[in-house]
Amino acid sequence: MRGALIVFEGTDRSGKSTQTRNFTNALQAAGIAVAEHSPWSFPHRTSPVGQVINAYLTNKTHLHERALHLLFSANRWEKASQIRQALRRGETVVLDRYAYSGIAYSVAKGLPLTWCKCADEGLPAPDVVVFLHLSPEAAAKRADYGSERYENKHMQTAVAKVFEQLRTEQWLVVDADADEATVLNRILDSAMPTVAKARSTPHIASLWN
Ligand code: NYM
Ligand code: MG
Repeated sequence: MRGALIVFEGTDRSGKSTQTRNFTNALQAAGIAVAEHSPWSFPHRTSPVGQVINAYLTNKTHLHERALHLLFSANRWEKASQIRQALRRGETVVLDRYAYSGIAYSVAKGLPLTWCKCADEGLPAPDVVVFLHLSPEAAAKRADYGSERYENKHMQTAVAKVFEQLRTEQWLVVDADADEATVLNRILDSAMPTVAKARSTPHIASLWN
């Protein structure tokens, strides 16, 4: 019986870090096995690749846009086997951003969609994508907004558009402007059945199927 792969996506300051943490705690409280140190975040900033990404995001270095895209993808590949292993052990893995962010931010900067998708082809596919929807205006009012690259209205609006393009009927779209508990309950209502369903579906699918 495998665990479920649950990915949270959204623009900056949409509450992904808070909600992935609350969600992980709620799963554990319900007796569901969760991978150690969950939620796992991308970019994972402490690996060698992640350190280069972090230097870029904090304006300490410049990178070619295609090189940056491949580094974000490499940063996920570094973790791919750990994700599969945890799922096979029956642990649910909660991710704060994944390949959808990789595509959304790169396409928003003008890179071709098909080229962007290639780098992540073959990564473990999520059982559900939880999309926290927040308007750029509401995001701009949240704490610390604007401290990193991309945290401006122009970029966030462009990123939101690409997310909309990537969205399928399997995504759970949640209004992230609601209060913290309401957002969590909405996610739990839909994600609990996903965890149950993963248990009876041994196969772990791959992107982009
Ligand atoms: N980001 C994140 C990308 O541009 N591509 C990716 O593949 C991923 C995973 O990194 N503004 C961007 C989105 C964010 C920034 O992420 C840092 P976070 O979740 O804000 O720490
Ligand atoms: Mg951010």
